[in-house]
Amino acid sequence: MSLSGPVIEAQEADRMQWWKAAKFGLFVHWGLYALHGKGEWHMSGAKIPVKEYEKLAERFNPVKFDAREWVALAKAAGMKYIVVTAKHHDGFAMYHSEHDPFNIVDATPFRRDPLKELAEECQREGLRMCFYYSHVIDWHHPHAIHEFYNNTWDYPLEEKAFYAYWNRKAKPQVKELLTKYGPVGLIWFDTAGGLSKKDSQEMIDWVRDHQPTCLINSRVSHWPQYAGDYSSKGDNEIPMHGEDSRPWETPMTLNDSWGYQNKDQSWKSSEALIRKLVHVASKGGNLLLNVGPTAEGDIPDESVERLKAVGRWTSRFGEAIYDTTPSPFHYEQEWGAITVRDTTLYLLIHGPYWSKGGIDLYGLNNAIRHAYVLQGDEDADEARKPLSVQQHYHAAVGLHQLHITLPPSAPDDVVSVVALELDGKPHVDPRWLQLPTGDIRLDIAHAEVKSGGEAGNEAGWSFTMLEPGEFDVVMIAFKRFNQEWSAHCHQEVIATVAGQQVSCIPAVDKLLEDTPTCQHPYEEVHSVLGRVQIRQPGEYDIRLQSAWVKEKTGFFEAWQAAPIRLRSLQLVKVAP
Ligand code: FHN
Repeated sequence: MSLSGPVIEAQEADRMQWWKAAKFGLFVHWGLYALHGKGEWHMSGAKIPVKEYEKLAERFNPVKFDAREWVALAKAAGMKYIVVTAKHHDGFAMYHSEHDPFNIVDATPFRRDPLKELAEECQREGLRMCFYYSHVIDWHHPHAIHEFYNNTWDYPLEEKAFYAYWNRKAKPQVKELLTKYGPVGLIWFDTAGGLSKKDSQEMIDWVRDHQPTCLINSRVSHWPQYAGDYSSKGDNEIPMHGEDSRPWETPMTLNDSWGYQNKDQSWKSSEALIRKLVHVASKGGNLLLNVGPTAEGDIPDESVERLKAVGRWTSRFGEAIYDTTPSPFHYEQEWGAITVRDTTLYLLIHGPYWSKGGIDLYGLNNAIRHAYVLQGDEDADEARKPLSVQQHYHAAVGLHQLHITLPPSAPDDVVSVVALELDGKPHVDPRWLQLPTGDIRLDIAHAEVKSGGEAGNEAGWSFTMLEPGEFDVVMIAFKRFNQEWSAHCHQEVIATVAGQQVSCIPAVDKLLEDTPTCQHPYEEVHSVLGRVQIRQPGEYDIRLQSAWVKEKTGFFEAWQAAPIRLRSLQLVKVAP
């Protein structure tokens, strides 16, 4: 019997359900490379010969590894799935593989199968066990071929025969993972550069044949039509709202490394991590947060502390994260983020904004039945006590405005939550509205893009101005940290609004290294293009012409994202 379109769609929706509700998972990069403490790319970076690298296995004895501790930590953080490196680019299997003796049971004094122990513990504790598998890069196997990253120091490229690797190692090992470890939540493939459409499809079919409900991430392939069940964003990349039409996930490091790096002490704070989780959920994504255990098998203290701190927050306010859908607003609110469950809107308010006594939200067309603060403690006296809300209709521009008065103290210093129970599903004004701060934020993901002339393509939006005045026109871009701005940015950018034109070669007027959506390896660059006056309330068009405005092409290997990516154009109100 052949399955028709709607039947296939229903099956896809079904297998995605747990993952969409989960929102938060643990990524684990663990392997022989932990012995060097220089990250999982060290073999390639130092061109370590296979014979020498193999010797690491004789010393790998992670006696402190305890599956119960790892799973308990993930659970305490509020994570619902664990993705562990079954085989990374070094080709070493962290489980008992019959297809290659270069594995943790046969090649190390440890002789245990940690993935089996983790899978069993996950089953007991109700988490989904998932495996990372580097299906194209394999520096240990003489015949693995990637587009760029091959072991050519041991094996000349011209002597490689890809299918000897693909058929005798990659596919058989993936089958082992799918047949010997119980139900597998997903296989997280990585770095598919050079894999053909046919081989991409073959790997997808292979997974489906062995476990039809197992999810597959987009990095299984470079070809959009063979890109699995959901989109893996670039490493540490949080997209713009609505940028991806597919379900997506951001893989994120706790410091700047995946595998254990003893010198990397560039830890994100617990507060920053909570805000990132909130912003990812608000845009409809999942956050996959990484730890890099040591060669002894324990998770570094700095990681444990952070995951526990995030867990203290999720255990109180998880109602606003798990099983929610994205904010119905296509722009970010300056005070925080929004998630939705059915007819409830959750406003996740960053600590400093609480102290202002109240917050405003424009463009929510529903009536509010009940507004209350989530105390994060069911016994609290104030639980679900109604908040005072004022709703006002601005007739001149046809806009609903909402003001919520907040109690003096916030339940949480980092992010507190106000729940708004609405009279129905959220119904939001679709226009780009001036925010209560007076600013206007226009995301490039939602612009109408036209191919342009010499200055580049043109991005256009229409927005609604409520309170006119003087505005700085600011361009926001994400730049990779190791890129010189001036090397990429030597062309004029032109913005046109309300009959005025501003133009310049954008400079780095402000550089932010850590915001709720921007972190290493990206930096957020603000460039002031000029100043404009808008004298009347009403509807306006704005256009941005720049070589960086790209036609929407869709797919590229996200971890190698462009050195500079345009994010938004903002009108920032100048204080009178
Ligand atoms: O090369 C890998 C890297 O080591 C790490 O596993 C990350 C995780 O997303 N993926 C690749 C680079 O994007």
